[in-house]
Amino acid sequence: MFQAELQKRNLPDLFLCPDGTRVSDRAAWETQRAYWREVLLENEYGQLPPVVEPAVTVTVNPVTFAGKAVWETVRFTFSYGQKSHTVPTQLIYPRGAKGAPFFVMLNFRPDIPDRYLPVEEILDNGFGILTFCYQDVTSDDGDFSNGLAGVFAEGERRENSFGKITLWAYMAMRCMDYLETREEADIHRVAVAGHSRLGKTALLTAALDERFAASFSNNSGCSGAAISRGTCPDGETTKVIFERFPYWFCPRYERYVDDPTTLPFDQHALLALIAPRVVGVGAADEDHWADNDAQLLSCAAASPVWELYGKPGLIAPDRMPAIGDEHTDGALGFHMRAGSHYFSRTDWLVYMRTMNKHIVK
Ligand code: GTR
Repeated sequence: MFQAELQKRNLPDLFLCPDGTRVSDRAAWETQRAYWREVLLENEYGQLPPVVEPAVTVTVNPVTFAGKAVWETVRFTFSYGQKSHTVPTQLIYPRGAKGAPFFVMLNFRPDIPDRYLPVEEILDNGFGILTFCYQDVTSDDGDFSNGLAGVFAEGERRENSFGKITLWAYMAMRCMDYLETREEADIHRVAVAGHSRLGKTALLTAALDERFAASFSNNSGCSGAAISRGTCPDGETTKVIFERFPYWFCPRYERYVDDPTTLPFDQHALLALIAPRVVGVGAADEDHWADNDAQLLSCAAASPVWELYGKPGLIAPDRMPAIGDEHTDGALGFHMRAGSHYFSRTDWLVYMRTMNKHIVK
């Protein structure tokens, strides 16, 4: 079924090189990988700002989580040219942790805990967390003068200038830089996670930064995990997402959005950039807007890249998703729970099980 559905959608061939040859081994894929990275940055998300080392201040918060954990507020101040901006983050880890696996979690709110972030349960499973509120990086609107958008503003936006998703991903990468300085974290076992627009961001983060061992993309849908060709009737299309949220993307995306068959990529390329590392694509049964079939098909289409590395990618029955699916035996995982569009505790449990199966062991 996957192959028949994918054939109808006629996605760009991940292995077809610009010079007409085909990728047949890992070395050739590394070159092709760099090609897809540029294609996505130039045409969809926009290029990253330069890496700036922020000044960091740390405040330890009062004892929380029944004394089981340490919670620090870590502020990153980015200075570039005449401008600077401070982003607060929250670092929480099991007391006494050394070399613990970690989640970098992009969230909608700064709250600890938060309805999308069951902090105590994550800690009890042995993970640390570094999280920030995305709007503390830059606002979720078309204003490119505030936060890191303002710090890195280049005057008039160009065709390939960063959209907001790229800036949120940039901050997640700086979180990884910081974790490299902390003995509480094992930098080889860090995952990035987010929901919806921040699930799109979690995929882009790991696609661009190979230090992340895993990416968990919850209900990310259009311009995230879901392929854009052949969106289901009640699913979000590239046209609609660009009409509502043009600032999430680079201006050049507009050229293609009315007709996704003109896109020089599809979203399976975003997943493929993360291979052979671990990916978890989370779907929710009632979340038709995120197009669950298109998210699973995207996994099926990207899976051969994992196989090139001699690792199983997607291991799933050859049918469309059903409630209760949890296909995490391969490194490219997919699950679908009951209910609507949100980051549930059930999703977290799947992602932690996936980490334990493939990374923590
Ligand atoms: C919706 C948008 C989706 C998704 C969602 C969210 O309005 O259409 O692509 O990103 O927002 O972030 O909650």
